[in-house]
Amino acid sequence: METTSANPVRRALLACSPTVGTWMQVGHPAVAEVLSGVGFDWIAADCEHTDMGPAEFVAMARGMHGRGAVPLVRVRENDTLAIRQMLDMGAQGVIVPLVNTAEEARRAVSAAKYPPAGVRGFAFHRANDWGQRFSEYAATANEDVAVIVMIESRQAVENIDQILAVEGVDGVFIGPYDMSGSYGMPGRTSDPVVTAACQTVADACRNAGKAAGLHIVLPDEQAIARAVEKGFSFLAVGVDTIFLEQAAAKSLSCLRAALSRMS
Ligand code: 3PY
Ligand code: MG
Repeated sequence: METTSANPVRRALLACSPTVGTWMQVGHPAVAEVLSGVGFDWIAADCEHTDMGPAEFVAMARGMHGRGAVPLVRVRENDTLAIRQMLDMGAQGVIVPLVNTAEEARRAVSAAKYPPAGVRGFAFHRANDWGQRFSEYAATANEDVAVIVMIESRQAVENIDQILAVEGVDGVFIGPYDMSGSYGMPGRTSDPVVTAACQTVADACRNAGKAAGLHIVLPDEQAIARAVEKGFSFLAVGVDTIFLEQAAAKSLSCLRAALSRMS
């Protein structure tokens, strides 16, 4: 799809070309500084499963400033004000959890778009430099803001073609843990039932010409290779807390092993 979007993540979504992001659950700007320094294309603040809210997101976005990563938010829920507030605070895209039907997808898109395409309210806010760029932002926001809906239930998989057909859905993003829970096997994200559901979503995206996304929550080499082979292009690897835990556990076990060899 042709676009004049200034948002590189939205341009990549519309072209189904790969971007790699990560996930922040610790609402401290130092984490954003470190992760954006690593070179991710985008970083999403997780406001669904954490205590992160607008203030923590703004601190995070300021930490990322100038380092090239695009700030996204996984909003608390598919709610007009939750979406509006994060866009007003400067998110360049929203990832909307638990979207199960085309109607819910339309609601998410509508919340993210200014009239006449949607119901986003106009105001002075951080995203338009507190009104200093009001006209410019109002004219370009609908093209620049990315809307990604999360597919994380059996119902959403059953409705995937209708969800993908909703105008303004730039791509979908699978939450493997909710997906596994919805199939009655919470946490068993590699079970063939769950991976088949994920493949159904990836295939439907390919047919519809829309970007397929996946959160590789535990990013080992095999999981990363599998995601790329299956055709996912909007890829999140890890979570800040998991990076911390994995690196800490690895260093600790390495040091304990060295000490035990000395004794
Ligand atoms: C899930 O696995 O359900 C997620 O939402 C991951 O981001
Ligand atoms: Mg989820």
